[in-house]
Amino acid sequence: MLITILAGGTGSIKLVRGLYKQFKNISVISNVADNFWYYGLYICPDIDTIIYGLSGNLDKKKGWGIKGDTFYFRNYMREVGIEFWFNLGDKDLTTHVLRTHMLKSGSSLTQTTSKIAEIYNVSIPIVPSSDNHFETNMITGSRKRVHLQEYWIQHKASLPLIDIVYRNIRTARPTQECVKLLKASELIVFAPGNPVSSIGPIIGIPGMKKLLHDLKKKVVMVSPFISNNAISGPSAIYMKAKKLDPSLGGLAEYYSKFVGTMIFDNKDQNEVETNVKPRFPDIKFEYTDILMSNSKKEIALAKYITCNFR
Ligand code: FO1
Repeated sequence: MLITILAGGTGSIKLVRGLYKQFKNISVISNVADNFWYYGLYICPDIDTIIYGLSGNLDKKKGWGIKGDTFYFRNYMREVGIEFWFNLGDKDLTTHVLRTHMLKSGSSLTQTTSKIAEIYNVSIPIVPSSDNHFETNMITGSRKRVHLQEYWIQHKASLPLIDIVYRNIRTARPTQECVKLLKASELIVFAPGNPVSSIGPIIGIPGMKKLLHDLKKKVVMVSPFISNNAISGPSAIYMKAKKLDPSLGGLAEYYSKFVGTMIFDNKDQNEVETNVKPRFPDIKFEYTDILMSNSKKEIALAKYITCNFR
């Protein structure tokens, strides 16, 4: 009776947390394409957001990092004149130092992730979608390629965005754990993460599309959009950059080959029934309140999913 959630970071953690509180036999497959090297440290923001989120350590206001963390290291780097645009907190740094040390000593990303989850007493499997490094890159106006984190945080999304690519994904492979979990799961849930930067890089790993297509009947997607607007974050901007229609219909189109059921907000029932459903006769469309604005609502959505689709 296993449920596996495909998740990114800030947009996904609320549903992952709701499912974790409600149903212990779950596993999480994390996006890895926002990982990057920063001053010699390997940073995996989505993996860390899930671990901090499930252990009650996440800074919920920011949606990333550890609550109550201090920033002495970052501040001192800046004070001595070193540019430091990625805000690594002092407690958070221990995760990156340990992970980098383990990777350099020969451990895989899967092994380092298990170790960090163990430190934070997260007992369910948190599995990187791949042990290989590949990354979401933004193609900017001058055809320059910049990492997602540089684009979003260093440049504050100010550069013109032409396209988004997953650099080196063609040679990446899904982890064995990830394939095993997907096959063994009774239900696979696409969290309402950014379709391009969170879920896209998981389903884009060679082999994943075919696998998810074969398992389609047990795959459920929770919409990251309400009333044709992204619930949070830059989903619509990134979809436009990928020449995808940033709407409920565009979302259905994007996921239609790998998803058996799509869950949209109650508010969108008319729009979906009239304009989207007729285009996708093989897909089941369901409606509930998907806005997880507090922990009760995270649990309510998790209950709705586990009660209706298992
Ligand atoms: N997001 C920001 O907007 N600004 C930051 O300075 C920042 C630092 C940071 C440090 C550790 C971490 O795990 C995540 C961090 N994030 C920060 C979030 C992260 O960049 C993105 O939200 C995810 O990569 C997208 O899922």
